Parts: sequence; structure tokens; C-alpha cells
Amino acid sequence: MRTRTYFCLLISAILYILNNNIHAQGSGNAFKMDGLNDYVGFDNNNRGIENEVTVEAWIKTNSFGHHHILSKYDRDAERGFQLLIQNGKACLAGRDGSGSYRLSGYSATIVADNSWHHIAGVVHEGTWTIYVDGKLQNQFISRYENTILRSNEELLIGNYYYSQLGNHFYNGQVDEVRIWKRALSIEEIRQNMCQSVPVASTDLVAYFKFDETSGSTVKDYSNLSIDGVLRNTTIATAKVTSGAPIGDKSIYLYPSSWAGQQLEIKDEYNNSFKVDSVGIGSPMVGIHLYHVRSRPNSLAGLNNAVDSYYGVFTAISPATAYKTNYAVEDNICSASFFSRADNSVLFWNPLATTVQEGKATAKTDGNSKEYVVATAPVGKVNIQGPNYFCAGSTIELSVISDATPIWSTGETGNKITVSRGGKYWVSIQDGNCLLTDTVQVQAFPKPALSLGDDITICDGETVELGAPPGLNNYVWSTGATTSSIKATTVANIG
Ligand SMILES: [Ca+2]
Ligand SMILES: [Ca+2]
Repeated sequence: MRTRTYFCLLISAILYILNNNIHAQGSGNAFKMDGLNDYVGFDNNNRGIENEVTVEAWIKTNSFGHHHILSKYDRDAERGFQLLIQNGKACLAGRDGSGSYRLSGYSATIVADNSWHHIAGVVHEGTWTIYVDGKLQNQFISRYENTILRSNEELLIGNYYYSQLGNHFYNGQVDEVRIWKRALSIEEIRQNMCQSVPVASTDLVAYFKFDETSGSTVKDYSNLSIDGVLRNTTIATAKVTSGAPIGDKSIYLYPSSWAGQQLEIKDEYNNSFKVDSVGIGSPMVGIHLYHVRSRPNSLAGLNNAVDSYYGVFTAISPATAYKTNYAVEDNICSASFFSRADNSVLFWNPLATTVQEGKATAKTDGNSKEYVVATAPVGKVNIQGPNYFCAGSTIELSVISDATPIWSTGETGNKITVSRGGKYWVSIQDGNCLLTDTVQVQAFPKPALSLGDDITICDGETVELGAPPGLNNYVWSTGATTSSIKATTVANIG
């Protein structure tokens, strides 16, 4: 029994470690829908949506069919909205109570290219808009003033069902789906798309991370907490490691000119990760830099454990190239950049890294990627050993170093023996930095010590014996420690 208990504890510990290593970082997991019958169903709660809405999702698909990423659409009541893909292009559609079917129009960008894209649909004051990767793609201005989106139809992710039209299953991966009961501005969409948002964000009425690993319940992280159920598959089957570019914090640029533009994130230790020299790739429109404040889901390929990492997402299409720079608060002596395509790739590849003036730089192609930097900050070298000794004897000076120290005596090695006073220094090449330390060693002359000729005294007589005064310590054969003693008995004192 006891053996079995230990065995179970061991298995639990291993599972705990595996779960902690694999699922908590960056975008975590995503769900892969098979396009045949998989979808997530929710109840028909309207979630407080009235006359405006924002729906957003990260998707990865290569299917050009007619698929619905999300729907909350009551065809009979003629209210609600759908986020869909047709012919590889994204669109927000729905009805607003007017009797007309509204479409934002299809995105110019083909989103079914097997890359991760952020899709956002917004209804605001009767205008239906579709964004891809933070860029406005198409828009329909209805000028209808009484827009009502309220719908008591079930929310579905990965499907739209209507009795007369059947199902429209989504075929591909989906992650980080959010619904807001408010129209987000383009700046808000860009600000939020590459970072997780606080679960208590105002007007956030549905938030699905798809990080579950078992069962069939799909957790709603919004304050409403209206969970869903994965249908016609299991989470164990549907879950994949997500490659969506999502960090804990992100910043972005969508400039009219790229000249001189840069993005910089500083971590809690004031270390800086910077992207600059962004080459212009047509039709690249924006770039996001995100920081994940936890250990990556895999350390394979790295030469060191790291506790955070960074990612770059290039909107719509890659730039031609860009540079990543890393500076720690102290200078860097040596550094290696590593990159991987995204969170779903469990191996890091080294990048050619330059270290100059305490800063590490790697030039990289213009693709979306994740990065870690393994660095060695400027070390310190300290010569250890006494700084004085008696002439005629020797002392040892030493340093602790993995690299080879070079001493002022020309010797190499971690210690030297010194028999003369003077100035000694050591230098150690640590990556790009030369570390040095200096000590001044003093050799004291040996004091002359003599008690003179032997003296004979009679019983009862006393004689004072003295050593030279002013020395640091004295020890007599009697145990006395003063500079002079009074001898009263016959003894061979010195
Ligand atoms: Ca996720
Ligand atoms: Ca299925």
C-alpha cells in the first residue's frame, strides 16, 4: 500500500511539473476544429449586448470554404452578428433589426494562408467594420440609427446554425476569442491584440483562452463566467499548443513612415528589449512587440534557463528585416539570441549575436518570431589573499574565475605565489569585457630579536628581560605576552 501511495505521489508530481511547464505561457493552448462537426456551444444569454459590439479572435486556417468563426445571430428575429470567412477572406455580418442583412464587406487580406491572423469585427453607430491584424479592411456604413444587436440565439464558436441553411463549421485553429459590448477603437484593438487583457475589463462580456487540457468545458474568463461546452470532439483531441502571438504586455507601431521607428519594452529589472531598423516589406503595415513574463513552454535548444521571453508580430505580412537589441541594466559581457517561429514550436535556434558596448544585437529576417536572450552581465574579479607579509616568507594571491586570469607577473592561473612587496594586478577576458583588479602588497622587514648574553642570577633575585618594544605580538616561553618580563627563578629563558 505504501509503495503504491509513493508511486501515486510521484506520478502526481510529474504531472504537476508537466502541466506547469507546458500550458501556462504566452498564448498557451488553442483549439483545432475539424470543419466537420466541432464547435463550442454556449447558452442564449445576451451578455448585455445592445447596439454596439466588438468580436475578436486569433485564427489559423488554410481552408477557403464558408466557415463561421463565431455567431450570435438570430435569423428569425433578424438581430445579431457573425464573424465568418468566405473564399479565404474575413467578414462581419449580421442583422440590426432593420430587416436588412448587413455585411462589413470582405477583407482585402487573405486570412486562410495557414498563418496566425487577428480578426476583429466592430459595429458602431450603424457602421459594420472588419479589421485583420489591426488594419481596417472593409466597412459598411448603414446610417441606420436604431441598430439592435440583442439576440437570444446561442453563442457558437466555430459554427453558425440555421434550420434552413444547416451548419457552417469552422476548419482550423482558434484562440483568444473576446466579445465586448462596446465598439473598440482601432487603437484599442491594436493595443489588446498581442496581449492578454484583464478579465475584469469594462464591457468585456466573453473571454475564451482555450487553455483547457481535458474534459469538455470551455471557460469564460470574463466577469460573466458563462462557460461553454465543446461539441462533437473532446478538449484532449481539439487542443494544440497555440502559436498565437500573445504576451502579458505588448506595444505596437503602425507608422506612415518606418524611418527611425523603434519599439522598446523594459522589464521589471529595467532590462530593455528593442526592435529597430525595421525594413519595409510590402504591404506590411504594423509591428507588435510583446513580452511574456514567464518561462517559455520549452527550453530545448537554449544554453541557459530564462524566466521571460519576447515576441514580434508583423501585421499582414513580414517586414524585409529588423534588428532586435537587448540591454541589461548592467553591461552585457556575452549574450546569445535564440528564436523560434511561435509558441507552438518547442525548439529554440541560436541567432548570430553581436555584443558591443555592453549591448547585444541580433539581426533577423522580417517574420513574426519569439526571442530569448541568454546573457552574462559584467562580472567582477577580486584578488584574495593577505596584503602584507614578512620579508623572507611568501603569500598566495588568488582569484575565482572560469576564464584564464593573466597576472602582472606574466603568470597565468587562478593563484600566484608572491615573495616581494609591490603592486600586483590580474586581468580576465570575460566575453567582450576585460575585468581587472589590483592589490598593493607590503613586505615588512623581519625585526631584529636578541635577549643578549646569558645571565646568571642567585635564588630570590629578579632580572628584567626585554624584547624590542613596538612590535605587534610577543610570546614568551613563560606564556607572557608583554614586551618584557621579570625572571625570578633559574630558567633557561632565552
Ligand atoms: Ca490560448
Ligand atoms: Ca468531430
